[in-house]
Amino acid sequence: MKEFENCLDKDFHFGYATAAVQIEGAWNVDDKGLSIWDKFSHLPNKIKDNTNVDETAEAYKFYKEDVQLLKSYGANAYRFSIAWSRIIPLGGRNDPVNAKGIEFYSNLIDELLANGITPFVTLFHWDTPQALEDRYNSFLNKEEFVADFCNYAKVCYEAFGDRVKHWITFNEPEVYSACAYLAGIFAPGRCSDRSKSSEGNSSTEPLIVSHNMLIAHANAVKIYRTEFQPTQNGTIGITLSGNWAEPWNPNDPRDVSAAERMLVFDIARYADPVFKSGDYPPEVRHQMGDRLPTFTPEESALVLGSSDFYGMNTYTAFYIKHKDTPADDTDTKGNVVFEETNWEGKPRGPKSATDWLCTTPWAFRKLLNWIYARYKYPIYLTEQGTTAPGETAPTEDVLNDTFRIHYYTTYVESLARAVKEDGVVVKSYLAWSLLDNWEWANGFTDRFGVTFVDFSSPEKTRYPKKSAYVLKELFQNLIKNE
Ligand code: PNW
Repeated sequence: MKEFENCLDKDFHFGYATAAVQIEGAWNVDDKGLSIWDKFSHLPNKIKDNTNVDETAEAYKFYKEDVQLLKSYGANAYRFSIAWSRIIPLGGRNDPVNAKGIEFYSNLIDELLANGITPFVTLFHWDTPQALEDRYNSFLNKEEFVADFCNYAKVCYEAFGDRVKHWITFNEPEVYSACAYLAGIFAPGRCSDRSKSSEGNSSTEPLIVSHNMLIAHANAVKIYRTEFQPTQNGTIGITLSGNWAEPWNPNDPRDVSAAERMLVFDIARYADPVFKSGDYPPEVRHQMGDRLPTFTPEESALVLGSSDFYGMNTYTAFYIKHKDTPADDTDTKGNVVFEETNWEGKPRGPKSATDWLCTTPWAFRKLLNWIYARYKYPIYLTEQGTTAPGETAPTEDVLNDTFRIHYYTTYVESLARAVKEDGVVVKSYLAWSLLDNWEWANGFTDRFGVTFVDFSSPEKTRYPKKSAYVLKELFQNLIKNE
């Protein structure tokens, strides 16, 4: 990638991302409270390989080893999430704060800083305290939830804000609300399908949850900006998911508008309120009608501009075809058909070990441009990565992960092109993930790490994969030295 040498500024952040539930283990250590995943992952038939989150990679125990891995991989940034139920075991604003939970993250932050690694901290990566689920259905109760989340956020700013300068409030409201409240496959597992859940409504709850999440986000940002930012000087924002939509047949205007509509439903439904208009896009309101909650004028003003940057997670792309039948009342993607191949039979890209994920570097550049053109905010890439077919044991072949190396090399080239040739402003590249981890409903079957983890060994032995060193070299060349 000679032609792109030094195309990224000296202050560019390169590193890795993780989430508490997926790597920490230690579910009941040091007075941690239960999260919804501690309960959900133990229910029958919810997790593909019948595993749970009791141990995972035990990063709670081995965090110092992980910081050394990060260092050896040339990372200058690390995004991790805080488990709310470690900080406030019962979650609520009148519940006690757990000093041992604070101590753990404080130690992790110090360890990172001592090794020259900048912490990026996510406050919520899908692990609501179970007590709040039991008390008032968490996200479904706006007043209670917003007040409790703000209290938790404030405790974190107070405890860590002297050292943490990059905050992310919520991770991927769309993936979370769709999986947890529409499909019912993530905790708390609510949906309309009574064979899966005795409670829930797939046509309304996902929209309410997303809405309340945006409002909780905006309130927590307001607290940071008024009470902490003036002295702590950090940045704060939200991370959104989004995959590219390519028209199934680019010569059919109906497919072209279907693809654009999918991006509006999947991305702009969250991003327009925050970065553009303070409200949902009109075409989303048109299709969803009264099922979609409304912002009061005060909420709208609070949400608009409530992120200092655009936090972007993206993995892949889909071919999108128009649909002739009316949208059903659980549709959140703009009433379109997702296709694996386009009209000429061309596949999306090489297939990973995860059904929705193919290698589509061509689409990454397009999506960066689409987002930057619409919002004009600096982009922090906070997740990107892949699984690879056949990764089951740390053999020489598996550790020489050519599939993942191809993914990262081609995506990073697309990033460099978007920055250098298209003028898109990107400030970080945080790959998903540092470690093989517990991939939610897929359990340990999907390995996203640049480090292989032997989950059967008591030490949860870590084996670096070659992609970690390839990424290190790529970014050494791309980031300016001075
Ligand atoms: C993200 N999709 O979830 C999450 O932030 C991570 O916790 C997770 O491990 C990672 O991506 C890999 O799945 C996503 O279907 C889940 O497009 C699904 C999709 C995207 C992101």
